[in-house]
Formats: sequence, structure tokens, C-alpha cells
Amino acid sequence: MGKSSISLITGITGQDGAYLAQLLLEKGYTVYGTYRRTASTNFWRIEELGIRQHPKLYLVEYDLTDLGASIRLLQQTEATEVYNLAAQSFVGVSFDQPMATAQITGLGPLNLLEAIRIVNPKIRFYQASTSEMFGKVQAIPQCERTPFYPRSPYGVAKLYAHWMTINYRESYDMFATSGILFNHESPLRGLEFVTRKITNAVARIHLAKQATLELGNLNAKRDWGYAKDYVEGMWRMLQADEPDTFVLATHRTETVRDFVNMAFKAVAIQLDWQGKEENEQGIDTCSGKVLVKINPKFYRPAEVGLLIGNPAHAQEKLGWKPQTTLEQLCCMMVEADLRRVQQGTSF
Ligand code: NDP
Ligand code: GDR
Repeated sequence: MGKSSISLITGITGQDGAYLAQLLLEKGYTVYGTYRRTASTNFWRIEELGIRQHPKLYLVEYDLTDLGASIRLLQQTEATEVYNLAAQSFVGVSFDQPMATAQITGLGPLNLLEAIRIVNPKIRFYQASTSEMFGKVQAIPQCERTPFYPRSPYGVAKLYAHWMTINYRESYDMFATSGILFNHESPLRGLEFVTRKITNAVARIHLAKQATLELGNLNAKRDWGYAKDYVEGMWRMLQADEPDTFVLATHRTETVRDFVNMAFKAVAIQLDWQGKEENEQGIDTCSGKVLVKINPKFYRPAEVGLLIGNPAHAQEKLGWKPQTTLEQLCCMMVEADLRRVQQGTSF
């Protein structure tokens, strides 16, 4: 990185955008971060990280679905590294809003690729691809060569963007890299995603603000890592000699039920599981209270049952490996939520 390196992050109001901005600022970059115009824009993540007022951070209004805006964004910022993190990223919502998801998550990245091709093909581009593209998995563990079989409108949209990234790399000799990232979580995770929903509920139950936690499929298995470790991997991908495709994962998989157990354990509650499927319940072994119930409204029309990634390629080419265990991550999230619930500042 040269002294004057300029980076652009789309989706700075999201979990990864906030951590990546923090990392790039620490590395001396000038960072442009994009946010959408909404009635009540929320910068709580970059505020929580203490970077909102950083002199080298510039916040720019932008919508990924607008080609003209994408061209002007690159012209005005003169960015040399572009990290495309913006997306309609919630799998559950993608079933209710498939068109919007296709336009933002699928076609949106194409606007940026076209803008780079027009404005400055030397810009290095990172596309936030996902393990959701593996869907109904064709091999265990999944790596860069595993065939895709997406199971949600979100997964299908991301797969389009992934292949377009590779297509622009091969057609126009652009430095267009795709990171296939497995689930990564943190205290900055949105409340709609299962890990944060769980840790927030555990904190609220522990502090007597909530009685029960309602969930959908407890049997889904995920490879969960820590978001801060993963944004380091994104940066390393754009410092590599060649554009490429990389899996980032921990190579460990656990069920949603395992994560629930782990989170309750962090507040010294042990659960006993009784019943099956829709009637399954998590019961506090001490008080006998039902703390976890199933609500079928959280089931998805099609599910991704098992994800476990092999990050060997990233380790070999980028020297990247995850630094944080799932137990450490879960405790960190529960502690942050306990603090927020006590302070009345839950996001
Ligand atoms: P978040 O949902 O937390 O953040 C998504 C960001 O995209 C938000 O800043 C959001 O803005 C922005 N955005 C949404 N629509 C638009 C639009 N039309 N124009 C401009 N910006 C928009 O996601 P994460 O930080 O968790 O993930 C970052 C990226 O990585 C996403 O693309 C996600 O799909 C992908 N990914 C995430 C993984 C994970 O486990 N976290 C794993 C693999 C891939 P607003 O705040 O206004 O909604
Ligand atoms: P995912 O994450 O779909 O993997 O996508 P999410 O946390 O939403 O779901 C993980 C698994 O938990 C099951 N589940 C529930 N999920 C939610 N959200 N709420 C519930 O109440 C609930 N109960 C059970 C789900 O069915 C699923 O199996 C995330 C997103 O960050 C994507 O953007 C990213 O691409 C992938 O991770 C990798």
C-alpha cells in the first residue's frame, strides 16, 4: 500500500463495513464509506468502533443499484481499492423480496464492475461472495472448486455476482477478486441473524427482560467465524499478486442448537432439550422454565443444512487463518449484549 492509498467500502453501515473501515484506517488508508439515503440513517456500528469522526473517513451517500452513481463515485473518490460489501444480505427476507434481492445483491455488483471498466480498469475490486452459494452441498468440506447449488434467492443472486466478477477478471484483465466467506459474526452483527438474535435474547432473559427465545430450524449447521478476522482476509485478498477466488472459513461446524447451548452457558444456564421438531423446547435445568421454543414462522422455504469450509487456499496464498474460537466469539457477543441491555442501548 502506498501512503496515499484510497479505499472505497460499499455498505459501511453494515457489520463488515464497519470492521473493514477500522482496519483500513489503522493501516493509513483514506476510506470512503457508502451509506444509503434513508429517513433515519444509523451509524451505530462505526460509532461503537470510535471511527465515525476519524479525519480520514469520508461518508458518501450511494445506492448500488445506480450505474451513473457508481461511475461518479469512482471518479470523485479516485479509489484504488473497492470493497463491495453492500447487499440485501438477509437470506430469510430474500424469499419475500426476490426481485429487490436480485437487483441489489445480483445486479448491483455489475454496476460497480462496469463503472471500474469505464473509469479505471486498474482498480482492485473485492466482491463479497458467500457460502450460501454452496446451498445443498455437493462436497464436505466446501472449497473453491466445490460445485454450487444455491437454495435461496439471495444465494442465486450472489452466484450471479460471483460469476460476473470472474467474468470481468478473465475478459478485461481486471483485478476482480471474489471472497467466498462462510458465516462470520460479532457484537456488531444485525439482530435478525441467528447468532446475535440468540446472544441478545440470552442477555435479556438473564436480566429478566424477556421470558423466551423463539427460533426456527435448530438443526442447521454453520461454520461460524469472527467478522474481525474475516475483514483482514478481505484486505489480504486485494494485496495479493493476482486476483483469485478464496474461501474464508474456520473448518468447524456446529448446529444452531449448539450455539444456543453455548450462549446460555455464558450466563451459567444449562438447557435440557425435550420434544421433537416443532415441539422441541429448551428447558432451564435449574428452574424448569421453558427458555427456548420453536416458531415455524422462522423456518425457510428451502434450507441450507450443513456448511463447513476449507480455508487451505487462503492460508497458503494469503497466510490467513482464523484467530478466534467459536467459544470466544460467543462469549464476546453475550458480554456485549449484557452490557447493552443493562445500558438500554440494544441495536
Ligand atoms: P449487513 O447486512 O450488515 O450490511 C449490508 C450493507 O449493505 C449495509 O450497509 C446496507 O445498508 C448496505 N446496502 C443494502 N442495500 C444497499 C443498496 N441498494 N445500496 C447501497 N448499500 C446497500 O451485511 P454484512 O456486513 O454481514 O455482510 C457484508 C457483505 O458480505 C454482504 O454483501 C453479505 O451478503 C456478504 N456476506 C456476509 C457474510 C456474513 O456472515 N456476515 C458471509 C458471506 C457474505 P443499510 O444499513 O442502509 O441497510
Ligand atoms: P444465514 O444466517 O442464513 O446462514 O446467512 P442466519 O443467521 O440468518 O441463519 C443461520 C441458520 O440459522 C437458522 N435459524 C434462524 N435464522 C434466523 N435468522 N432466525 C431464526 O430465528 C432462526 N432459527 C433458526 C436458519 O434457518 C439458518 O439455517 C448469513 C448471512 O450473513 C448471509 O448474508 C451470508 O451470506 C451467510 O450467512 C454466509
